[in-house]
Amino acid sequence: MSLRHIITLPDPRLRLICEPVAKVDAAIRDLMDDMLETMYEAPGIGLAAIQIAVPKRIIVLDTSPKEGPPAPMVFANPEIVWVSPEKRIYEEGCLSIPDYYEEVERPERIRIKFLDREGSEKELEADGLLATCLQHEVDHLNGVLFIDHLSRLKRSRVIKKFEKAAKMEADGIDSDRPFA
Ligand code: GNR
Ligand code: NI
Repeated sequence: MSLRHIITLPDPRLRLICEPVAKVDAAIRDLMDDMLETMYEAPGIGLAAIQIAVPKRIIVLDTSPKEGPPAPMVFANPEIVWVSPEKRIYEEGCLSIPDYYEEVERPERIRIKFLDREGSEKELEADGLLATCLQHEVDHLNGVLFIDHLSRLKRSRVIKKFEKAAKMEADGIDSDRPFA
């Protein structure tokens, strides 16, 4: 197992359409383990492979309460096959858009089809936080970020902020010490 680097906005790889997994083999299971380790360390409640710069359709998550035992979940080639007409609003964040949080409206319940850690085809109905997080992660596989669900004004503000920070970094300016 190893910790991987999480890429952030404005990295263009976050906009890639990720490739399906042909077979859940030992290498894919190793990748899933690295993703879980990286997610727990961050810490986050979900992670898509593209966030560690691997453009494959793999996601991991753990939406269990912090007090209880961990409940890691892994999904290869997840496909949303049904969404409820009822919606829910939840304040989302993203490890690839650090320190930015905004409310997003999404379907309250979903059904997804996926391959599990053994490569068996499974279906799962999810609601609440799990449904929200699954939709956030499946979006990543299609190059979609939670800010794409916000108004153009909010989205362009966030993107500009991260573009500016990346440029300052490239120019060797430390934004934590603006007058140094
Ligand atoms: O850690 C995360 N928290 C979170 C909160 C609300 C909705 C979605 C998420 S997922 C996020 C981790 C992440 O960026 N996954 O892609
Ligand atoms: Ni995210």
